[in-house]
Amino acid sequence: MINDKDAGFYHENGYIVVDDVYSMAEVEAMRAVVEELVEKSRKIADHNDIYDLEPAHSADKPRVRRIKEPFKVHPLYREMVEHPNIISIMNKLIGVNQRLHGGKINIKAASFGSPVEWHQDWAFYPHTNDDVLAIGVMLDDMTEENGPLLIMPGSHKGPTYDHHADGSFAGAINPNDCPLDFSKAARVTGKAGACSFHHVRAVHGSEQNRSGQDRILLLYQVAAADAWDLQRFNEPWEEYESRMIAGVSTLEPRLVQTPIRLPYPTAKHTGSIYENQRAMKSRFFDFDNNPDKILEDAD
Ligand SMILES: O=C(O)CCC(=O)C(=O)O
Repeated sequence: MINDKDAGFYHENGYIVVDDVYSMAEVEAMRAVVEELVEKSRKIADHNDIYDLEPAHSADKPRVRRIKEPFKVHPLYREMVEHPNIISIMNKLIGVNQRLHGGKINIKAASFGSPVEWHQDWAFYPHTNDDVLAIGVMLDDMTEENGPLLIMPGSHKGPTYDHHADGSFAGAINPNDCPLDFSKAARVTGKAGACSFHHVRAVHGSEQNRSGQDRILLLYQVAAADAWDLQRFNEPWEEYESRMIAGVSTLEPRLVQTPIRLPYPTAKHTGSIYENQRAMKSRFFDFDNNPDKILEDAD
């Protein structure tokens, strides 16, 4: 689905967008499962292993911010990461041996979906080499208005920034203590069915969704099989192997020198990036956490 020039763009800029990776029928099937899961969230009042909730979630108005590890929650999401189009793109970007690291669905609902502060995924899960990336499957059109993913081009070749606040990991970069000019960010947009691929060291974030359109983004994190997770060396072997999605596994990690900062001491607020980032005193993106007020203002 991509050629050498596209792969060159990815290696130069740290991201790429590919249209029509999934058919509309596949997108609709994936979206239908999200709807079922949101419906089931009426029964829960607090974050758990599957759900991360928006601050104003209730049984009457279910507001889910994230579904965690969706490939463990529904078999369709595991099937879809092994889609031949995905594997063929990944072959060009990180090689033919691929292991799923993790995933999530960030729902970012119309009118209030939460922002995500600037960060590098590498600060959360460094590996022995950085042939690791995140795939963003657009389950809705991702537009200029509905809180698209913002990526700093070329930042994957730079340092790993401090993601700590008050001495603990906080999952975000202090925008007042970072030399990057965030006005230069690329706005990643595309039609439902398109996918973005961003390098694990690329600095990225996104605004609150104040538009009238949902922005559901299914994210898969995938590593070259010889990139070993520095924090998961003691994971049960069967579990580690069960996440191979293409090619063959190896017992010989490839070691490449990269700038690493470990995410310790662990975050004060745990469970998701949204929770981790609550510890940040300086935030870049405005955040109104009263959805009813935003919805009223929009009326
Ligand atoms: O959903 C988004 O816009 C940002 C996703 C992201 O970077 C994350 O969840 O780590």
